[in-house]
Amino acid sequence: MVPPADPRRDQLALAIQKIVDQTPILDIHTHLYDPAFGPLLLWGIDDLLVYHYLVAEAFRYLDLPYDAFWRLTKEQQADRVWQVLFTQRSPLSEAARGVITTLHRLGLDPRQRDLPALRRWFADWKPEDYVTRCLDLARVRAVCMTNSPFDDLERPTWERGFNRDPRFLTALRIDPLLVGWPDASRQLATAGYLTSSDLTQASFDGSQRFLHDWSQRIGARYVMVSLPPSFAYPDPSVTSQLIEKVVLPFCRESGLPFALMLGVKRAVNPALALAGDGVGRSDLTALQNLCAAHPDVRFLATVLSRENQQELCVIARKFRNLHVFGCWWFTNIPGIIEDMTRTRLELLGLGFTPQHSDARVLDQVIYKWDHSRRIVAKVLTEKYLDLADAGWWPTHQEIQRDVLALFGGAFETFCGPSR
Ligand code: HDL
Ligand code: ZN
Repeated sequence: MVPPADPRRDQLALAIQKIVDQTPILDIHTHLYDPAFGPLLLWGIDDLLVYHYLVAEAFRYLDLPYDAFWRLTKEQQADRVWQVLFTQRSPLSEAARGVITTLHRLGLDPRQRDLPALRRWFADWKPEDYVTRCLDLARVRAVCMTNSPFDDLERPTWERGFNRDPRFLTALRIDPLLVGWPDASRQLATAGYLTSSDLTQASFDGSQRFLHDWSQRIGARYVMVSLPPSFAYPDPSVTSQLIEKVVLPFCRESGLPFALMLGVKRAVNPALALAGDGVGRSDLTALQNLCAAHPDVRFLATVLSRENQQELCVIARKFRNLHVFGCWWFTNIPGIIEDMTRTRLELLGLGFTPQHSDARVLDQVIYKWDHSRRIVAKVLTEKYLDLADAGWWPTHQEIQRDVLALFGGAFETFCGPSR
């Protein structure tokens, strides 16, 4: 049925677009770093171009052995990515278009095709000023970092202590503990938390103390892990035992949510390094069992396979201790973002967080949020117009309330007050 011609529909669409464009965002999962971490905070044209998404795409055209590429300097790598993805062909992929959006929003003309000139422009910025420039352009009020006590480059800055930039929140990332127990348990033993790698109650208690000490040190908003499609719970696996005996008791005691990112196949092509991970369809029964067995623990979840998305929403409908978030990684492309956001709105209403940037390079927040705001606005307009056609015209205040919830408010309400 064609909706009636009504000028109020166009006015409503414009109001939604403006509200979505202008509402500040809490970006709940990134790989960015507080400027205090120095070189760990990646930014500028060369880091943008050697982003592992673009490296994977560039390798499809480069007549270069993997190790020959990795031996190049960052600038030389960026030159080759620019050549094969931007100069020799149109940058139509999401990650390539993202570079163009970012440069354009920064006021630069990418069609100059002049990398040296672009490098000179970036070289004039001080990191702390550029942080403000990028977050303001993206209208991002704060980001959650991905903080790992197992990262030898990151840990010393936490141990030394530093003045925090309040725009950089923290998340305790524990993949090594849950999927690399042999090495992680040796690190915990060296740090005095364990006396052996045996899966004994003493080891579980020591690991819980480790989580407690580090979540306190960094002021973590949540605990996070990424797990393969094969993850099962309950299960005799070491991962599942550690979740049962260490992570869940810690989350219960601390009140911190447990964030699960499911469906990543690590290193399907190891020669691609960070770019070498793949995707697999998960058995979400594991997540369903976790939510059902532990109603007093809050779970955040995002899944990597497109095929899992509707099922994830249904599980969230069954368990109010589950908050769905983001279009993660290989789902972070316009066609899938639109489909996922529509399904989530139609199954969950406003009780989810449609997007996180997963930015690894500071400047990426500009394009990742520009691109996603546009899609969220499109789907929201469709749904509010459906509502209006049913006789319920939302006020601008109601739309602003709803968008604030989608852009971080619902997450903050779900997580409860920061501890
Ligand atoms: O495990 C994760 O947090 C993923 O987001 C990986 O870091 C991945 O490399 C990535 O950056 N995806 O966007
Ligand atoms: Zn990530």
